[in-house]
Amino acid sequence: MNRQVSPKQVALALGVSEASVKRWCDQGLMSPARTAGGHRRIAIHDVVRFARSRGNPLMRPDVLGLPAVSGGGELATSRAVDEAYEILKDGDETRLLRLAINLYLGRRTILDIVERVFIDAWSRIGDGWQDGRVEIFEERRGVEITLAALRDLGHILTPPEDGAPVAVGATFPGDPYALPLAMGTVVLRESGIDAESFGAGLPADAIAAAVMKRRPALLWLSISTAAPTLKADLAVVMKAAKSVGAAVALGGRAMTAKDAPAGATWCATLSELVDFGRGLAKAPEPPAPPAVAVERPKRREEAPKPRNRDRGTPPTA
Ligand code: B12
Repeated sequence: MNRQVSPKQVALALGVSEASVKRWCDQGLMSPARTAGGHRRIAIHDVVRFARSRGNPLMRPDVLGLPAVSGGGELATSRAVDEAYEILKDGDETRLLRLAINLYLGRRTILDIVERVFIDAWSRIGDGWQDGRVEIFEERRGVEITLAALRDLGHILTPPEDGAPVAVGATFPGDPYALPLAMGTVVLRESGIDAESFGAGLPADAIAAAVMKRRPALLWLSISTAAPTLKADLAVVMKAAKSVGAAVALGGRAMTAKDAPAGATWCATLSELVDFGRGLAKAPEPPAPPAVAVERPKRREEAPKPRNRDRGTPPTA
């Protein structure tokens, strides 16, 4: 999404005059596009970036299509976790996004919000499920609203620059855990990496095909459930990654450093993933890799007879 608004709308959102907004545009503090008629149009993420960098509150976030914020960006981490836990249990998507935007405008990074607030709140949900304080439906609904809030947060981030390194993420079949993927995607994007997730439960040959097509600088795999086929699946994707010169990062609760195959980097946390991605972004372009034959999944018309492709595990196991 690259939604744009007029200087008048920006002025309303920030509670300043339209003339100030136009002046900031002319000073290069905002980067408007121009309509065919020559009018300025400012991307939402540019307005949020500007407000955040100046510590300006958003007086009318609704004008930008964002939920009402309440200040409180300086909320202590422990209170933010308490609040996130309650919101997840209540299933209130708007409040979750509002909490995250508040914290973000209070100059927290998305990485910090995800790692220190969302993940801890989720850990509490897990404990609550275990001891019966959280119903299964509450947990599932919480997943849905977290995925939606993370997607919306992604929209207020400055998009990666042209030519930014591409990172792709997925989980293998039998691994329904979509939250680490969505969280990883948004924190990598925040660090300027053009990250995308192919979702949970993707067969290894489908991941390999995606790697061949997207030619990412980084393939990251979240392994929260170790299927018996893990070693073989990893071998398939490692081969594809090697053939396009992609680095491979592995992480997740079902993986340890010693399980990582040679050539892959194991990261314990999303911070480590971001650091690893940043390192790749700075590295000089690798020389074009030699062509290596990689087994690709047969296209439907190449198959001797129609078959059901394994489309992976649906996200709810
Ligand atoms: C949501 C959830 C589910 C959802 C997932 C839905 C979805 N679409 O994502 C569903 C309902 C499917 C589910 C199912 C089950 N779950 Co569950 N689940 C959770 C919960 C509450 C949150 C998990 C989560 O995504 N957290 C957010 C992620 C980001 O955090 P994380 O997993 O801790 O990851 C950290 C690192 O590993 C790292 N990381 C993760 N991936 C990657 C990847 C890379 C590349 C890198 C660098 C880092 C990295 O990032 C995080 C830290 O920075 C946890 C509780 C908890 N403590 O987390 C339980 C939990 C994991 N589940 C648990 C259980 C028991 C189950 C079930 C067996 C329940 C059942 N009887 O059916 C099934 C198993 C399903 C399966 N096939 O494996 C237990 C596991 C206990 C154990 N010791 O193994 C937990 C801990 C709950 C508990 N307290 O008992 N679950």
